[in-house]
Amino acid sequence: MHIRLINPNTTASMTEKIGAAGARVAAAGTRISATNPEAGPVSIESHFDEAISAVGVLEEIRRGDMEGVDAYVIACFGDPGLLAARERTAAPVIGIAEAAFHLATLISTRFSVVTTLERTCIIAEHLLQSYGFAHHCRKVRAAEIPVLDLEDDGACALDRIIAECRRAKAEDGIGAIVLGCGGMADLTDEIREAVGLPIVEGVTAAVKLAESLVSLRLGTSKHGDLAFPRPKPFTGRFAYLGN
Ligand code: 2AL
Repeated sequence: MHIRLINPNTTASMTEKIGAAGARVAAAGTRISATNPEAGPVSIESHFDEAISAVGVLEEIRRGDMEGVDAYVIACFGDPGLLAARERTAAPVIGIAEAAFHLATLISTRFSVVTTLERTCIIAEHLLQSYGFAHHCRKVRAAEIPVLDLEDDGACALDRIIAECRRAKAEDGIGAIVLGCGGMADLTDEIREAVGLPIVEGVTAAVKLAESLVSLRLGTSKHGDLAFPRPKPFTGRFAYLGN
């Protein structure tokens, strides 16, 4: 099976890291490929960044379907464009936030999220509400790291994430921590060792869920609201998205 990891931001080094993290946990026989949109924000850390990146995600879904991809992972913690992506393809599409929340509830009764910047906490909080996980989550915390600092070895990102995870462990009454950024996909082992709690990371969680869905022959339902969008022309620079 072919699982396509879509990094919704346009930073190629992060896309590579996400692909490598997915490949490390994939089963023998699973092909992992990682892409990012051609255009859009280099990192996603606001509602505005998210809105623009969602168009790029949908373009990548369109491209993947032409290539025969079996399942998609949207590898940004705001799950940008998730429901729209599900409308546009019959393949399963999994967001890394929803994947991590699901797995965290299977191994703990309460978890906290440790994400990047304080201003992005609201994005995770909205997702927890809309997915129905809010009462499983004690707190959404920020390590105050801009997303691209995760690409910079000198930025002490790992130390700050570990410090925030330790505060979560001490203060939140939790059994597990969810990492709140696709750019943290390579840090899971070090954080787990340093903090001593199960650490749920969304890219790897989503790859294993995507494998499960494909092997169970479960695709996105085309009955009801996730049916393909009604055919209609799109105008201007989005004309290629219509039919
Ligand atoms: C993210 C993420 O996963 N990728 C990105 O560019 N921004 N999420 C976040 N909370 O900052």
